[in-house]
Amino acid sequence: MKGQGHQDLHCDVPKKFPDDWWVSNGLILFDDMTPDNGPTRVVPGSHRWSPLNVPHVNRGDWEPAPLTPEERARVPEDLAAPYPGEVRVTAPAGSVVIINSSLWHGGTRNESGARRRVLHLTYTRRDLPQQLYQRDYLTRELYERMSPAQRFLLDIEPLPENAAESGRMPRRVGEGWWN
Ligand SMILES: O=C(O)CCC(=O)C(=O)O
Repeated sequence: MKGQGHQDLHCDVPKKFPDDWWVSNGLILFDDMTPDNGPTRVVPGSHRWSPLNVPHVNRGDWEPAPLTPEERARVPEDLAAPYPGEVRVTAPAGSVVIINSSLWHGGTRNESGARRRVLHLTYTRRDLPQQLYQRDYLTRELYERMSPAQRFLLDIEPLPENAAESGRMPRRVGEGWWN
């Protein structure tokens, strides 16, 4: 919406050691992403820095290691402010933008009010729980239409014996994205 959409700079996932990559984000653009309709901003190279723990995104879910003075110096006072070297991603409708979720990034304010529809997907490392638990949204009919490769990709194999003909499948209990 016009005037909306600005986010604090953040990353989406913790990191427990250097090169501990959890998630890739895929942004599928349904509209052109332009300089004035709230493009996503990214800080190139920041995926190699300490994770930027922002309260509403990931602080509280995970206790980060204390920052070194060098790491602390990188964290801005004002997470909403432009960050030195940040890039606003622009691309035509139909593009897919793929980022490492450890990259410092955020939405920006839509100045023009032009539509900027984005499907924002997470692709999670296979040993980690899914953010959107696919079995909660899968029907037997959909499962049967999918190829073995698609079932593997979405981690919905095997079909539980008590899966409904339609509607939701049973959920694995007690799994959060972070633990
Ligand atoms: O939509 C965007 O530009 C970024 C969204 C985002 O980073 C988020 O919701 O965590």
